[in-house]
Amino acid sequence: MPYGVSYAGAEHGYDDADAVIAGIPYDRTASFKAGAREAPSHIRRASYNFEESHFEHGLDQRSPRVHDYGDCEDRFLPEDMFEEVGFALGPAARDGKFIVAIGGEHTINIPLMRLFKNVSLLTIDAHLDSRDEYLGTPYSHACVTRRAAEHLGIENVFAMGVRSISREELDRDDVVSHATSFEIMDAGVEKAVARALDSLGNERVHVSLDIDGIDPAYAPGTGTPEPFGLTPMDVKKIISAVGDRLCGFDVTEVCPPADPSGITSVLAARMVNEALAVRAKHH
Ligand SMILES: [Mn+2]
Repeated sequence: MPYGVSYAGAEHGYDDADAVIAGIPYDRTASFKAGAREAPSHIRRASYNFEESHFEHGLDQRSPRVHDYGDCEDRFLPEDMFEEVGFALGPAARDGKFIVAIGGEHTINIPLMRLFKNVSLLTIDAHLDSRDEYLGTPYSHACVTRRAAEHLGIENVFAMGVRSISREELDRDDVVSHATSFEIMDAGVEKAVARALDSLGNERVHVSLDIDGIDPAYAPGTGTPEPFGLTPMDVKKIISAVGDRLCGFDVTEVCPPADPSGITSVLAARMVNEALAVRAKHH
């Protein structure tokens, strides 16, 4: 496919692919700054920025055989977006392929998790996102870990890099397990991710990267930036630590209108490459 249309190196048909990428250009519940619907095309373009060899993994960009589905249709209602995600990635989930979703806002993780019964969810996010509902909808990006906890069991959900939690999320018996960015800075990311992986019940782990989990100095182009975040290297170490348990990855909340230099899309593409490389390394 021509430059910029499909993800770099994603030149396989569905049948012989190990991994399937889909863009989900959805930002209808954005609470602060919309624009994440533009992210899939920006992140695909940014994917051409990188060397094809990932020397530190001893791998080539083409080592995992990747199919790019393209983008889901941009729908207005969350329920319609859920259906689109089912069309795009349901077959890949059933066929046991590695799934990569490029948002869109974090809400896209809700239908992704519904494609599975027995996975764990590890989010990297400035926000705990564990409200029962927000601004009148249970399908807000502020409710992602709560919906996952209902579907997967709360013992299968863990959030890392959190530094923004509402009182209502902490004043309850079923607080979603998390490691704050402050804990990660003090104790080191290796310790924190080991605690996360110990606590997650299901063996297979889907990593959901809300780009605002990373400090806004590195990832300024996002809808709800929050200081005191993780470094890109912290996130690289987290993905690497998940290792052979990694079964899927999504990156969300990149907001191109808030990212004039394009650096946030570049970072998001690099993290997709990292997830693909870790997957390829273990399969
Ligand atoms: Mn967030």
